[in-house]
Amino acid sequence: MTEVAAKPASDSAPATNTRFLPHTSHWGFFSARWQDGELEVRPHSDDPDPNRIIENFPGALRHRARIAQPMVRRGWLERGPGPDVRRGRDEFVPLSWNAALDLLGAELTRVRDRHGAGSVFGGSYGWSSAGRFHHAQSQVHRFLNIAMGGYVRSVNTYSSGASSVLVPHILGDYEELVKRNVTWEQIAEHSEIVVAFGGMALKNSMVAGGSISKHIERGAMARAHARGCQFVHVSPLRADLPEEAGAQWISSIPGTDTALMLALVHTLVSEGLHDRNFLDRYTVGWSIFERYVLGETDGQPKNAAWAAAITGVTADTITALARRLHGRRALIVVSHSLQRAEHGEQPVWMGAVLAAALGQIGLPGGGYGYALGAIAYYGRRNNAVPMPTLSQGRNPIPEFIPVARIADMLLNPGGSYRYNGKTKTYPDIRMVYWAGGNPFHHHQDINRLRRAFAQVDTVVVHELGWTATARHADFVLPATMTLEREDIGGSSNDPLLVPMHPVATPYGEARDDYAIFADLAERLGAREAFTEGRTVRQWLEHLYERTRKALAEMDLPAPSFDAFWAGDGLILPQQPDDGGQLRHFRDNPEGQPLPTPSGKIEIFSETIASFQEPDCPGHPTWLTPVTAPGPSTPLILVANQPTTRLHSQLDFGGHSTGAKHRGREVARMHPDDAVARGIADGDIIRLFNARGACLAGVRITDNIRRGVIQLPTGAWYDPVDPEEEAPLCVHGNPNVLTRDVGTSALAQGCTGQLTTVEVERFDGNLPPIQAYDPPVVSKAGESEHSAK
Ligand code: PGD
Repeated sequence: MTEVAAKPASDSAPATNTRFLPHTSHWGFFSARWQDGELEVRPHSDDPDPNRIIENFPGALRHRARIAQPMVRRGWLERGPGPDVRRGRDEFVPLSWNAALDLLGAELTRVRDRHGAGSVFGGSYGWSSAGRFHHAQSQVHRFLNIAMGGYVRSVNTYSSGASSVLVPHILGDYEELVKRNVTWEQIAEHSEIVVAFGGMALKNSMVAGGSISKHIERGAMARAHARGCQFVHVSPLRADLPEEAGAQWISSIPGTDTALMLALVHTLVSEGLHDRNFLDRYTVGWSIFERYVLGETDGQPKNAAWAAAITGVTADTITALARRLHGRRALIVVSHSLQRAEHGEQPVWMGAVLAAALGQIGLPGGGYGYALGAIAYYGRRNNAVPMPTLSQGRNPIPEFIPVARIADMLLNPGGSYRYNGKTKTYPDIRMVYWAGGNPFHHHQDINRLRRAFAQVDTVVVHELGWTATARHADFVLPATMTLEREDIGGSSNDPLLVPMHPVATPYGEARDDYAIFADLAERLGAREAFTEGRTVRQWLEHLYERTRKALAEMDLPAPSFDAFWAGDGLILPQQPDDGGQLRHFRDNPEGQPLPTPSGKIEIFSETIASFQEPDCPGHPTWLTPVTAPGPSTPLILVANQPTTRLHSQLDFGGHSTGAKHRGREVARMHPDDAVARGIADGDIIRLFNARGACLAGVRITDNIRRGVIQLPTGAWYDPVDPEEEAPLCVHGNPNVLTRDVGTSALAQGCTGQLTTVEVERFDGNLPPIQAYDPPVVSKAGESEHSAK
């Protein structure tokens, strides 16, 4: 990769270090320096396949989308806390830090004293930035625990909301399954056939929460392919597996993988190719499931002809694949994306059953690699020493929501819902506090989310840029970008621990989340408890000590903090590639049972069956999709992860904006669908359904299945007329179109990946993109609270 240089957008950009200093990000380790007033970023010299997302940094650092000073929404200043539909439509008033923090401190005190800490939603979901100390979610949780007496939290993630609830019932520990299982090393060496349902897209596996020093996935697939391993790629999008895998592409209808896997098992059973010994010894519930597959319980055999009509894959292709899987070291991969949809639990469960029917679970390079390729730290070895980690304190508030139920919670205080076998009640939330996330990017049905955010008394957001979430807040507190502060970077599946040096001074009056919380804690009488009397540098030394001590105890080189800080990164020891719980279980099923109710792989789960949820029965089942194409919305929209940025982060950076078309996000559609609508490559199109509409540029390609359109997430929501109930997003945020429902009553996970839409060419006057322009700001002096 070439080095990137970009002129800072403002004269105030500092030209400090002229020597490359180490830093890291979710998209990889890099070094940065200033040269002739320009910031240069350079990836790790040992990284075989760097992620170009780091190229967003230079242009983003001093971009006008950054927030320069604390702001309070005019309506909140004038009328005080309370529900307000003007959130997201209002002007802002700049305040001094002291004035803003005094106001916010008083509001936090009011909410705590009048309504209790259980009225504060501090779930604050989001990826924020790499760095073990400045991790915004850890900071906000620590602050709310220590200074407010707790908060209503969120559980699970938008990434894996369905699988993380399902897996403990059927396979055991979720973290073990995804982080200590089949590795890329094993694939390169042992796998003979890999079937990737939903693919293993490099754009996803090139990102890791925390840091990553080497991107190895492309090379591992190329090595496996060169050795003779066959890759089979089941997805509506060809780009979901890299060319290096040399894969057979089976283009299937989105959301139908469970039916395809059922038919594979049906073929195996009908032809006597399933591994009865494995099923008898290591699983429970096969006989119940087998009756379902053969159609003995519902009269419908789940054979290849049945699946062909559902999946759009020919029956011959299905039976041929089942036969190829038999007798080979076979690995079944199911991507996170398949479970980010209605009934998302089913393909995850069915993938495990298919791997079990093949008798491959627990073998090197074989079995079930759930979510392999979804993120860079899956399929790797774990570190053998603990990472520096900031304590979040104790949260005494028991209430929580599954993370993607936020709008439901705000719209239905006291309402009930089902989750993991229990009936739960939504709390009554008065204050929402967010740092390091962008719900107006990540949540489904943004127009509904706007109504939900209008319900509460006060919304507080720490942000580095004017995201739609910041625009929907009452208090907007400008946070530093990672490049502007020092930290320690690393993740528990990457051996490189990185001293992260600051390479720029803070933008405007931006402050570290830690500094903001320390000053707020002071106003709540908890400064000492929050800071423990430490400066940032002292915290870094303190957190590093845990890792250093563990290294010393293993008789390994354990440099002092000063030596670590002066270096380019410390290589940590890693655990052996031992296959984790599934290998141990295979080797010794009685001595090392799985942590499931039966100690075995649960093909039928008594526990889940006892919940009696129609949308998640006791074994994997084909459930007719609720959201299916129809006359008014005939196309299936795949709203997947973007390639040129992480989620919505630094959408205003050069690498991200460079990939847009006439300033809009780019959708992809099949030539036949385009011709039928009079759409040509490079047109601007309008995507719409009953929930909303957005504009996008369009590329026409046969690398996508007919009847499917793809638009990635992450373009900042940009409503042309914010006063409207469901305004047109002129920039291309697909979450104005997605449906805000849970995967099922079991997990209530995010279903943002798939929805249905119609599309037309947009011939009107093209509205300008305003997503990156700061909102209207009242002039100083117009408010009694204005900055002095
Ligand atoms: P990001 O854009 O990463 O998205 O949702 P998430 O909210 O994590 O948001 C992080 C925000 O933190 C950014 O706005 C960034 O500027 C800010 N930030 C970065 N560093 C700091 C810092 O140090 N301090 C503060 N205060 N702020 C900081 C991601 C979520 O989206 C996820 S994980 C998934 S998997 C989902 N995927 C889909 C999907 O597949 N399809 C749809 N339709 N929707 C999805 N949404 C989900």
